[in-house]
Amino acid sequence: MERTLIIIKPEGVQRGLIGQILARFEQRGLKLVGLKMLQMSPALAEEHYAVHKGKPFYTGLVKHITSGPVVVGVVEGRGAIKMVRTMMGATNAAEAAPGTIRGDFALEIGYNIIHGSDGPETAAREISLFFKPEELLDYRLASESWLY
Ligand code: RTP
Ligand code: MG
Repeated sequence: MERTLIIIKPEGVQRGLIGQILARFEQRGLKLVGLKMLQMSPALAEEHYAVHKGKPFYTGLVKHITSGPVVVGVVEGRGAIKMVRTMMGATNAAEAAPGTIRGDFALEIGYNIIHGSDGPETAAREISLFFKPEELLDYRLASESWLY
C-alpha cells in the first residue's frame, strides 16, 4: 500500500469544498489514514514548496497557501500517489479535464484547489512535514475486502 499527502488549499476551504473533495477519495476506495486542519506558517510553507524556491510564482504561492486554513490528509491505497494525481487533474486548472477535481472546481493555476505529492520520495517527505508517526492510523476498513 502506498501513502500520499493531500492539501485542500485555502480557496478549497473558503469555497466549502472540503466534504466533496474528501468524498471523491473515499468513493474511489482510497482510505484516509490522517486528517487535520491548520494554517500553515511561512516556515512550513517554504519547506513544503522548497523545490519551487527561486521560481517567479514562489513568493505568491507561499503567501497564498499561508493565507487561511487548509485541510491536510494522508491517503492510502494501491498506487495512491498516481491515482490522487490523476483525480486532481492538470496543474493549470484551465486545462484540467472535466471529472477531475481541478477540472470540476477550479479555473486558475494559482487557485487550483488541491495539492498531492508527486512521487514516493516527495510523499514520504511531505507526510513527515505535516504528521507525526503516531498521527497516522493503521486500520482496516470492512469495505477493503470488496475492493482488493
Ligand atoms: P501541487 O504541488 O500543488 O500538487 O501542484 P502540481 O504538482 O500540479 O504543481 P507544481 O508544479 O508542483 O506547482 C505547485 C503549485 O504552484 C502553483 N503554480 N503556479 N503561476 C504559475 O505558473 C504556477 N505554477 C505553479 C500552483 O498552484 C501549483 O499547484
Ligand atoms: Mg507539486
